[in-house]
Amino acid sequence: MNSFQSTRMKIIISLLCVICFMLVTNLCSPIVDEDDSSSFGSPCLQPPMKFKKRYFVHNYNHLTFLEAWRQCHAIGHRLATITSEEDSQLLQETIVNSTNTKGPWYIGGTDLGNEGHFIWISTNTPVGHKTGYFNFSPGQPDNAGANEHCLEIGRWGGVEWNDVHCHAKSRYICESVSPIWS
Ligand SMILES: [Ca+2]
Repeated sequence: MNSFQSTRMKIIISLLCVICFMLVTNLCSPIVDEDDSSSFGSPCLQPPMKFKKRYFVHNYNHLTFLEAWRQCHAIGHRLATITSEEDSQLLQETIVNSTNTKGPWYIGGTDLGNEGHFIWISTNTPVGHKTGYFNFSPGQPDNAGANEHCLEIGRWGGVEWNDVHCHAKSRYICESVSPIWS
């Protein structure tokens, strides 16, 4: 191969690299986490259209809010989020089928550090974000004693929410969220 052929070959290879790069960057867009999932690895994967949520009722450990948050993570789950009526129905069904149907149980909402502005600690999103879904019991949240900053469900039956102080030892509910690829 003479120098002319060598130069031409380098130019062709360079052009092919540029074309490949353009194809890849056009076909693959970065996946930005929404509310329900973490990264899905390769940026070439198309983001899932749906997610399947499962709740896990923990009736045998009584933990503080942050202990419950840690414990959910320790088993690969996260403290429960509730962002729709469908979630509430699923939660009710899960509780009915659990070993104990009387609450209360911690879920993952808190307004620690910003009174009155609840977030889901598991996804770092405001409660009601996008969906506008809230399910507080009547008269709640009342921040009783100016010291109630964590959310629970089931204090008076059902799955409505109440704010409670975060150091109470309580049962808790974890969740898992799996992508449904379509
Ligand atoms: Ca309360």
